[in-house]
Amino acid sequence: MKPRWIVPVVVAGLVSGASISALAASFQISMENLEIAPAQVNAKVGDTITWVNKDVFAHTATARNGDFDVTLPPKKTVSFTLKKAGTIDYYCRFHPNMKAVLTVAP
Ligand SMILES: [Cu+2]
Repeated sequence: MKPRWIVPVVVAGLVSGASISALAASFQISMENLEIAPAQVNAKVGDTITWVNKDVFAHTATARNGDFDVTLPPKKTVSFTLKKAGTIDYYCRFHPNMKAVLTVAP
């Protein structure tokens, strides 16, 4: 690849990377041995939640208020960007004892 192609890509990457890290955070939440950890996360609108399913069976992250319903196949990772503020109780539809809370500030 010639340098004149590389330069614009690097500049664009730096600009978008800087704006994302300044405004939004990301949180990793694991699902392992039928437990969601951490079970309580304080985030804000625009932040990204990444659920990591470490189990050998599927889980879901299902909001009781309907804000999201994310399916996590075994050993998979799924990210979700928070769009609404609120305190959201969520659980796994397959294992209703798996429960957690996301507090999303505006
Ligand atoms: Cu589950």
